[in-house]
Amino acid sequence: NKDSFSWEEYLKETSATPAPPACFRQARVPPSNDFKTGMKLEARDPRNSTSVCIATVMGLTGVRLRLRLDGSDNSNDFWRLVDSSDIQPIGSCEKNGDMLQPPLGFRMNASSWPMFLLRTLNGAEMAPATAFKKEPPRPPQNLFRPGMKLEAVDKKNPYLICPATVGEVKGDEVFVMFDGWRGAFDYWCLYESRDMFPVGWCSLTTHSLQAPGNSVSLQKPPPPLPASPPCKPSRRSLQPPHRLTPPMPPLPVRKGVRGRRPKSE
Ligand code: MLY
Repeated sequence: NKDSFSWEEYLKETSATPAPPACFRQARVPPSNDFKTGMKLEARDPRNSTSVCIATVMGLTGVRLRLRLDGSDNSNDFWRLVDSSDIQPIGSCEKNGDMLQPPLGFRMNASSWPMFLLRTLNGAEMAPATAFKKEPPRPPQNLFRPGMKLEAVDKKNPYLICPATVGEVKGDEVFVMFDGWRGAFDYWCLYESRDMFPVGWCSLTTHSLQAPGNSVSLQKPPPPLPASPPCKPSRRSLQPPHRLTPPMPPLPVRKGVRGRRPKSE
């Protein structure tokens, strides 16, 4: 039961500690979500980061927006925080002397773009400037350490936020391991990634939080050896948790549809 996941119990069960809020590029007090479904805005095209496109808010989930680029198909929706620097009010692009671009994979002939743009903006409800919140500054350094717990976006299913553990830290990068998924969804990212949140973020922002997968340990790790000096992250700490259930066969890999899969699974 997804709704019954409790960090409090889980942290006890795993004898783990949450990554401190100072680790994250997130507001200490999450912003409000003042957008509404149907509103239009400008968004950086996730598949072509040099272009700014028109997007429509397809839904709200906590402090995130589900966005669809106008003129794109319905299978490339993406999610952005209301304080993401990837989104801005309509008119910002022009103010900066730039031009709005058709999305990558524009479903019409490129020559129909100017007319499409006029039509899509005509009578549209534009998200007010006040709904866009300032992006928090990046923490001055990578403060993550192996073993710290957090909530992280599953990049293969980006509508999902899941309990995760820092597996490794290397320079400015962090290895995010999804609890109970045997490595299938893990990834490296910069410490300043907007896809990582402190424990409790989902609950605070009323975003759903997935339960850990089923290969997770409910067992405590062995106690530390007596009188062991503080040590570097060992190989051991990089291993997945012990499991109560027998190992599962590998997850099916869907070739060629990654990132183009619609909503739920
Ligand atoms: N059933 C889907 C989604 C898995 C989600 C895993 N996350 C929560 C780490 C699949 O197996 O692809």
